[in-house]
Amino acid sequence: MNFNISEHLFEQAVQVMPGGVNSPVRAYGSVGRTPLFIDHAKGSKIYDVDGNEFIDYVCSYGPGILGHAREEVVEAVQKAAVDGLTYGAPTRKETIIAEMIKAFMPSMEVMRLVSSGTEAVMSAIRTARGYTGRDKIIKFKGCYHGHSDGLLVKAGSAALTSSVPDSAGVPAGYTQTTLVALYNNEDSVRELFEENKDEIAALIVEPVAANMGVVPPKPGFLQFLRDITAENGTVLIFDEVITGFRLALGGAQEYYGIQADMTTLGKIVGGGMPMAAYGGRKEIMDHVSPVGKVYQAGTLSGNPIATAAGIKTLEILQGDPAIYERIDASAGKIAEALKERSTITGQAIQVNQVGSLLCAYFTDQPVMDYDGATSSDMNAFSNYFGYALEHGIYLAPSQYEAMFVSDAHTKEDIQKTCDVIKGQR
Ligand code: HOZ
Repeated sequence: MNFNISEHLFEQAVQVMPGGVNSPVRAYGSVGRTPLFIDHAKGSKIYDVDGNEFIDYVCSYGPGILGHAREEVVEAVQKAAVDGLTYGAPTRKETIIAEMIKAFMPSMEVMRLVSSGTEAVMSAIRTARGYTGRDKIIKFKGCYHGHSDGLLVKAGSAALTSSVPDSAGVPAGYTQTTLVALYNNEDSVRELFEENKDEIAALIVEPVAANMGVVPPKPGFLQFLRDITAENGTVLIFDEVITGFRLALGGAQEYYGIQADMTTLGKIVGGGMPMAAYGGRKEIMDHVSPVGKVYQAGTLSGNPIATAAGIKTLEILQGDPAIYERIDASAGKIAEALKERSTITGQAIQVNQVGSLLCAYFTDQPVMDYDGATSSDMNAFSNYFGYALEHGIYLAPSQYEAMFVSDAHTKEDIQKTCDVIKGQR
């Protein structure tokens, strides 16, 4: 496999973009390579500019649950584009998708459409503060909620890979109200509530932590969060940017049977176009302008092309609920292959899988939190990543991103992937 054209394009890109990329994880820094430049993608496959074909498990970090360029979604986008790309005015499609989201996730009684997960989370936190009249929030170490100032504290995703969870450029005052608890550790949450009685506006959590690899909640952990936030008048925010429509149509809330007060969505909701949403109980969302005094706005919010792609994607998911059984089963096969790789090679590998999300950690201890995730051997990950790439398997270039399985992954794709993982190809 050669990557000559990608390397050439990267040399050009670094002249005009920091690190040659528009999002740090794409830079391949943590795996000691330069990024592949993508030419096109279709179904389960992604093709780079050198003509190499890969089975794609990045799926654009989550949106691609149906695979790339699914015909019906592309058609919906093309049809919408003919009618104009953006109006900055309400459309029927915004209400249609909001009603669909509400039907799947009843806790989102009222919502706003925005353009990115970062924007959704930033706005949800502001709304929770406006609603409660409190300033402090709790987040979890290793959970990533986008790159707004107050949330870049002990964050996951690329902030973790580059070892700068606290970003430069964020004034200290911006994060003073952000309290950090330990994922899957009830005592750490209890302590923060005790020390900050009646001061905590919101607790935000990824119900499945998917930005420090994939870390499932321990049994009872989410219910504990539900209970302690209710007892303290704190808004429970589930960041379902990754888990929404991925674990089930109703996201982690349906999967685990727990309702949040507010929810943030991104990725799948836009069907591959830039769209996200935040929402929750009406009494909370009634604080958002123009009904209430919490300001939030956006020229491209509810964009007609994005809503068209989102509606079509949700319709397909709704029309074929067995999708979830299929993608979960495919992920299960890959998880088994990773365990077999560990047996075959003698290398310590822990595999975490929740539905169609999975992650391999190169450590001999089960991974249930940030410390566990960061104990993974980075050299081992880097070698595994390079090996997979050279054998046609496209993984995220970071230990801390999930592997996403889509409905476009065929039996043959999964078999090939398992064979490569087990070293049988
Ligand atoms: N936002 C994603 C978090 N898993 C990763 C993609 C990116 O940062 O570019």
